[in-house]
Amino acid sequence: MARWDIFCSVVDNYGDIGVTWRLARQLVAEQAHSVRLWVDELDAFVRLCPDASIGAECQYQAGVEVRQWREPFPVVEPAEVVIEAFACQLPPSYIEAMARDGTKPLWLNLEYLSAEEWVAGCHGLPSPQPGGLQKFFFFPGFVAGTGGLLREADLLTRRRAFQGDVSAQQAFLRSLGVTRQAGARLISLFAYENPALAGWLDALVAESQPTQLLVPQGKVLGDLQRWFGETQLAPGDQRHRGNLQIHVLPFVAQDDYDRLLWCCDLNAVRGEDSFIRAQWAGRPLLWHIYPQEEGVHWDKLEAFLALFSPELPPEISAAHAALWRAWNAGRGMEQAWSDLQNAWPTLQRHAESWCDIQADRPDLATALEQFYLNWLSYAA
Ligand code: TRH
Repeated sequence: MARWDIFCSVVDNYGDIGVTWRLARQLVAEQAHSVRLWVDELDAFVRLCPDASIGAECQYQAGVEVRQWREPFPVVEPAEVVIEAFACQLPPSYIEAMARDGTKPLWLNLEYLSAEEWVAGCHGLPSPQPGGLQKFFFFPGFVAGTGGLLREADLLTRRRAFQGDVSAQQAFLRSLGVTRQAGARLISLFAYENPALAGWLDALVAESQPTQLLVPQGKVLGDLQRWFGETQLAPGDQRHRGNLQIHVLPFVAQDDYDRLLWCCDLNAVRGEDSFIRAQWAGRPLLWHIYPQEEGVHWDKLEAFLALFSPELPPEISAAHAALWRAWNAGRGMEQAWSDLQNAWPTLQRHAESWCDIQADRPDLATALEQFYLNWLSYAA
C-alpha cells in the first residue's frame, strides 16, 4: 500500500473531476492505496457524488480522502505517488516539499485521452524538473504502448448482469420517472450546445419506430427548449412530438449514469469520461468531442474513428463516420441519421466486440500501479 495524492483543477465541465474521482476510488478499492484527492471546486464534485459535502475542508467518500484545494496550501507531507491531472499546476510549496524529501515521489502528469498515433510514443516519457525531480507523462489510450482506459475490475460483469435483468432496468428507469414503452428505442443525450440537435429531433419525430430520448440536465437543454419553443425545461418534464418522447432527467450520480447508459440502445456522450463509459456499455454511441481552438479536436475525432471502424462493413463505416461528423459539425443530422437506419444491428454487435477488445487490455489504474512498481524497482 502506498500514499497517492491526486490533484484536480476543475477547468470546465465535469470531465476533470469525473476522471480523477473515478481513478481515486479505483486505486483505493482495487489497489488498496491510501488516496487523497485535492479538488479546487467541490460544487462539480458534489454533482457526481451527491453524498459529498460542498463545504468540507476534508471528507472521506468511498474510502478516498477528498480535500479542498485552496491557497494558501496547507503544509502536508507529499505522498509517494503524485498525480497532477491534465497538466494542472501543483502548489509551489508542495513541489518544494517533494524536492526536499529524502526519497523523491513518483510525479505523474495524467494527460487527456486521445487516439492519435503520437500518444504511444510520448506515454511514459520523463521530463526533468527543478530540484532534482522528474515528472512522467502518463497517457490514457486505446492501443498497446499507452496507459489504457479507466475500467473497474467488475464493471463488465455488473453491466452484463444489469442488461440481462429487465426488472432491474425497469426499476432504475422508474426511479428517474421513465417507463419504457413497448417497441420504443431508448436514447440518452449528453452533449454540449449543438445546433445539429434540431435536425436530429426532426428525424426522430418522423420515424416509424418510437424513440424515448432521456436528457440529463446540462448544456444541450437550451437547444431542446428552443426546438420545443419553451423557455424552461426542468428535470421531470416530459414532452411528445410525433413519434418522439422526451424525458428531462436530473443530473444523476456517477454510478447511476452508468446504469442509464446500460439501459439505452444508443448513447450520445461527450468529452472524455462519458465517452469511455459509453464504450463499456457495449451499445452504439455518438460522440460530441470537446471542441478545441483551431479545430484540433477534429484530428482526435478522426483518429478514434480510424481505430474504431475498420471491422465495420465499408458502407456502414462511412455512414457511421458521417453521423459523427455531422453531430460535431453542428449540421446535417437528418440525412446522416436516415443513412444509418438499417445499420443498427451491425453497430450493436460492433459495440460489444469493441468493448471486448478494449477490455482485453490492462485498465488505466492497473497500468499506473505497474508503472509505479517498475519505477520502484528501477529506483532501488
Ligand atoms: O463534462 P465533460 O464535457 O468534460 C470535459 C471533458 O473531459 C474534456 O476532455 C475536458 O477537456 C473538458 O471537460 C474540460 O464530459 P465528460 O468527460 O464526459 O465528463 C462528464 C462526467 O459527468 C462523467 O464522469 C460522467 C458524469 N455524469 C454524471 O455523473 N451524471 C450525469 O447525469 C451525467 C450526464 C454525467
